[in-house]
Amino acid sequence: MPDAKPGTVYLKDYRPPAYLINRTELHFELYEDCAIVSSRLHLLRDGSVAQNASLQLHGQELELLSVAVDDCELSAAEYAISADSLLIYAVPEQCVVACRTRIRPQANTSLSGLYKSRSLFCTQCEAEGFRKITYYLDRPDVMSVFTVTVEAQREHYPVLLSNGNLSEVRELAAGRHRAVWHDPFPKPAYLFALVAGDLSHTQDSFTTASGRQVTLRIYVEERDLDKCQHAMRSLQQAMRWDEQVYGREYDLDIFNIVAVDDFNMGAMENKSLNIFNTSCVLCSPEITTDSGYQRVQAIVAHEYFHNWSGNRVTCRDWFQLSLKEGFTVFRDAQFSAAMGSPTVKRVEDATLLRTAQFAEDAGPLAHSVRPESFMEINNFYTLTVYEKGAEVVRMMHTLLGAEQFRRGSDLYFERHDGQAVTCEDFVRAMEDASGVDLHPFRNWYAQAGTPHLTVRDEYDAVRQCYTLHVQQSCPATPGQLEKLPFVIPLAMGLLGAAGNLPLRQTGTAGDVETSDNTHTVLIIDQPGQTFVFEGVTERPVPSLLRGFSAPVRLHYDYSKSDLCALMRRDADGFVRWDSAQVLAIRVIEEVERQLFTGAVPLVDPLFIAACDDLLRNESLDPAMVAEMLRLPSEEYLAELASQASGANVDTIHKARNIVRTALGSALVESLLARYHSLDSVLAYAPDAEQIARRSLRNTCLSYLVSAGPHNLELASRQYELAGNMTDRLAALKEIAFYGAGGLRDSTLNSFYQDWRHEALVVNQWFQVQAEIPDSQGLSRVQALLAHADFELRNPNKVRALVGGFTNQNPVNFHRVDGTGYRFLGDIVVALNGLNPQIASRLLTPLTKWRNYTGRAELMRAELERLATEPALSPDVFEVVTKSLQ
Ligand code: 0A1
Ligand code: ZN
Repeated sequence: MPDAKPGTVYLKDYRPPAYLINRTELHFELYEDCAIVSSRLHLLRDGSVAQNASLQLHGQELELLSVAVDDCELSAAEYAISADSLLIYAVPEQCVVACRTRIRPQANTSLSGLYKSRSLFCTQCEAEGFRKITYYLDRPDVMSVFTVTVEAQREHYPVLLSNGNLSEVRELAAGRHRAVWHDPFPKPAYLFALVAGDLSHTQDSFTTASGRQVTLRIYVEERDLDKCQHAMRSLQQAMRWDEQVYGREYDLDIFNIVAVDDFNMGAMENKSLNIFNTSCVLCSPEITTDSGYQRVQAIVAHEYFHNWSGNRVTCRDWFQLSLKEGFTVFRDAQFSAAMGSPTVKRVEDATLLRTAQFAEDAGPLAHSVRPESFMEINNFYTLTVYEKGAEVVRMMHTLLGAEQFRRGSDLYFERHDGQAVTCEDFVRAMEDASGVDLHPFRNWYAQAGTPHLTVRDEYDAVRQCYTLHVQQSCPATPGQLEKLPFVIPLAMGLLGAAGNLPLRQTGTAGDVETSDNTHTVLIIDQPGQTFVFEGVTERPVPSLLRGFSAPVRLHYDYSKSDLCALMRRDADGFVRWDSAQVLAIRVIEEVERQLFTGAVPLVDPLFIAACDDLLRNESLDPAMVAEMLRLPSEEYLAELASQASGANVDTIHKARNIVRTALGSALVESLLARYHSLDSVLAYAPDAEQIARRSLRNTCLSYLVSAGPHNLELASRQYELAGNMTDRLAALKEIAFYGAGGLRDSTLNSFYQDWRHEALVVNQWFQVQAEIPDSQGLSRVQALLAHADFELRNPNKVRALVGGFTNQNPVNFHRVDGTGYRFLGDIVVALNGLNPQIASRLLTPLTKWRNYTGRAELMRAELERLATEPALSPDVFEVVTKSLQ
């Protein structure tokens, strides 16, 4: 453990709340300069917990106007206020505490609590934003039934929303009006929501399996009404899917989604009033790419699924965040797989995990899926908690099988409905329902770091016997030097000359049953294990970690021809893709070495031939071909290099480009043929088949452009003729990256002129420019900071321009003069006061300073400069200080 710092919260210190709040009545008066919040909290002391009669409520940035207990106003001597609490010295066992506070939503730039997004009042309370609205027990294990009254000027705020059902509307004097909402389901304060503004809505309905008629509404600005269809359809699909796959029905008569421009994350699952970042709800073919459509579908589903995994059953404390997030990400991944191509979805998830989560797990901020401590909980909405957490749930699904897993989830929901529980409760429900002992499996929740699986094999031709030796280990992480073994499901098969071989394993007890005899799941739960297969008539190539069955780093010494064999013929789509990746990585690393020694770079013709085969094979899913042809990102290559001798961004960039160009030049014919054959005259639809075709076609375009500037002509034509944003943006990107100055500027300009009225498109325009890897990269981004459409207060714009630059433009971010780091540092300083959550998230690339050969000192120096900044927010302070440790 690092030294205890003031402000560090520990899981081991968890105590149940001394008071419950059975009912919460809130009254909001919204004005142009402030809001007045009146609360009535119906409290009950828990005698088994409470030590004394004092009551401490959370509260931040509140102006207390009055406080009363059982309608008797307290004198100043009866309570004390600090920067983050209100302490009432004595309250009866059962009482009503009433507070009146004044808050300033208009000045709230942190986008946490009640704030204004343009003309709209809206809230974001997870994790601890409710305490910026009124004094409260702002912790997830205090669940209360809320009744909320909202009052505002009718003219500017005709729509007044909160959680649950609308129980009263009334006109008031002076052009004001009021709405009263009542949510019958007890909930923690982090699920509270309020919206007031001039919004339009689209409406549809859903009939649940048991016949309940649910009204579905999506509230947006009037100009965006035509962009809600896809989100509405996604919501209906998600509702049906959750009934069919998890037996979960919706439980109220209304479900609202509201889109807001200024939002720190993607969306929020407030009970029956989901609030969404506009970027995660609005879609139209003209402004949204295919991946944008898929993102909207996934996030709408994710927030909806939280109604059970998060709201009906919630977290006891924030250390248990993965209880709701890991499970819900797993559920939304299952849903997306069912709605589109399961293998492509798996490839995307594994790529994210291996590129970014593995890096998090190997860096100074590594933490377990259920962390032990934090300074600022907002820093723990991480890839580890979300994505690795989902992998942990997926592994349980693999170990138990779909049927037992469903029994486990049924038991979990039934046993804990209306409760605030822990990850342990989830695992126990799975165990109790299935009878499978998951005891050692629990290490996945407690131990940080990515396990390594090292596999060796032997083949005995005489005895027809094939042996796999598997070893696991896990590197030390901050505060955890020694690790216990993990339980790792290793899905595998064996590939022979004519296809996958039947598996006959010696002593198979304990393994997971699999449906066919060429596929099995080995359980790795010891530091070293040996598995023997009999009746193996030829030396096989092992097909390992099928479907990415565990979040581990796999090491097996494949030859290039092994990889080609797996790529072409293995039964598992994920392994086919992964083999192509490993082969591409090998080839790029060879070129890196050649660059280093001054040799003439040579791209292995074997690799080029394998790619040509892929391109020419029309029987394969074009989406998978596109994935298999996509070279590993520079970020992933850097992550891999950091595991060995350190990453040299410039060499990685050069080597990857050499391989890209070599592929493009060698395969011009196949690429052109495929590019043209994938052209389509169909009206745009975001369905799997069309998405697959566009994906491969745009991959072909990109390789063609890399083969020679003359092919930019193709990109220009595609740009002009594109009938949808996917094709237009793909072409724009090629022109922006590789076009000569004149063409680039004129195309970027005309794109801006065409789309300047659509904020979400302007963000894409910012992002494309942020990623241009030429020598002007940094100055271009600096100039764009001054663009009339850029706003530091809008997280989407910051993510597009600043995040696009620091995450997707490594050669410029890692400029050898350190100006890329200084640029980020300056933005973080500016945002630290405005929006600490965004400031702290932007810092992530700097936290990886140890990985970069020749840059580490410069990166560290920038972090050290930040450490000396006055008035650092807890968010930034935690990331900076932990990164430097
Ligand atoms: N629970 C939401 C994500 C979310 C988390 C934190 C927020 O503010 C700090 C906002 C949203 C989800 O998983 O979708
Ligand atoms: Zn979530």
